Amino acid sequence: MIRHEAEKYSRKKLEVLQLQRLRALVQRVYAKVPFYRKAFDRAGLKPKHLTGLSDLARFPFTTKADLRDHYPFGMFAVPMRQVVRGHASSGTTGKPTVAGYTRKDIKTWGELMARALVSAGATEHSIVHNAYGYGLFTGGLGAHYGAEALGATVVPVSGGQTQRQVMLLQDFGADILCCTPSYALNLAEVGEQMGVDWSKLKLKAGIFGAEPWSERMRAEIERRLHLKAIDLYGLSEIIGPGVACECVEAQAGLHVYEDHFLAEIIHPDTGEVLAPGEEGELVFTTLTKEAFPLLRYRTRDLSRLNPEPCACGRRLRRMERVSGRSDDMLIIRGVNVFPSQIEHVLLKVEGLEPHYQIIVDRVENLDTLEVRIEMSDRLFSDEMKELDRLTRKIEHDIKDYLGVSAQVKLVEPRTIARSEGKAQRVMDRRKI
Ligand code: DLL
Repeated sequence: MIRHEAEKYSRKKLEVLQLQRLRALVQRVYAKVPFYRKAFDRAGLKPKHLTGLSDLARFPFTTKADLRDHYPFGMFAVPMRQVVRGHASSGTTGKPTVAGYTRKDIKTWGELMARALVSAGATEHSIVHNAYGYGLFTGGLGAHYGAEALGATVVPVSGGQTQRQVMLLQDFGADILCCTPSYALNLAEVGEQMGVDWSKLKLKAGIFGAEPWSERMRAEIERRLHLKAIDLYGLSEIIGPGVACECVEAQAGLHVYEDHFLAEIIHPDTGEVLAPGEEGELVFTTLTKEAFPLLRYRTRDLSRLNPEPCACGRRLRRMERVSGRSDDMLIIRGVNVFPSQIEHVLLKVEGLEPHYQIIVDRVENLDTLEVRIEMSDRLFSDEMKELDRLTRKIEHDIKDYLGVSAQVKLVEPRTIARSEGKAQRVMDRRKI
């Protein structure tokens, strides 16, 4: 099933619509968002210089740093009374990245997530078990509004209490599961330990995203949970989940909802626009968003665009599964974490040396985070009890600041290898 006509538009028809929306967007941001007015002026550009889609490449990028500089609401293009919702995700340092939505934006988002659910095989008869976290994170409410827009029955369980989730999946008979791919494996395992035969459940498809995963994980999730595992992509800055999604027919790349988001692939170092099929950084321009429009937003996600037609009948281009990042952001148990945030916490604690290591691993489908920090000579001579207290405090501060728990280990002075160039502080040992 295909939910919206635009998913089948010819390239020509789609581009006419994109250009019309893009011209309106450029005018709107120039008039309403001082950041864009200044950026255009600096580049010697006016909205009228955008006459064709290819002119977009002349316009400036927007980065996460730009959003940080205008924290919290400085990038909004409407007065606050029109903003009905705010979400947030991790910034590179202390402050989160904030996204705002008008009533119309919320409706658009719900429609796009309904599209994604339909492309995974959901219908208005579906029961959607939504285990994405509800809150500032866009996963929970994004999938929730999508399921409601579709007319399905949504079960808003959010994250956690895994045994109870397994019970609800059995009792309510959900056919669609929404959660991160690593949580899907966690559910599978807990269910198996409870003696559940997953093949007896009604689950048909799972719509998984918010963190990197692989074909190997897809095969394992499908085998253990007896469902089709569909890749769903999005980011808070652009709208949340529902920027692109795979179709159940082909499961070969994620159709980008190009009538709302214009996608480019650029070279992460030079910023040059790359040809379809080449790998680089994804850049999105929001064509319809009202509260928080973004022009050429650099996602830092690496992928490539595939213009080939798809077996499902959708003509929207497909982005390949995200293969990595062009910055150092980690996603740990679904939470976006920048090493700079951990450093920020450590630097506030007296008696620590600026030598640390961050070790990420995956044990029984759960991400683990370990932070090793060198003590100063003075601290090293302290009593065990005192060191224990300090360890707990740092663990608490990290959890408080980042929202993810870490195991902290204070190590002896001069035991962390010194770098001979760029410090190698992060070790990601996960095999996904
Ligand atoms: O993770 C939105 C989302 C929620 C997407 C639920 C899908 C499902 P943020 O918290 O802003 O938003 O994190 C966005 O997560 O830039 C990618 O690096 C990563 N990411 C999201 N989806 C995928 C995916 C949500 N399918 C960041 N594969 C993005 C790989 C993904 N990485």
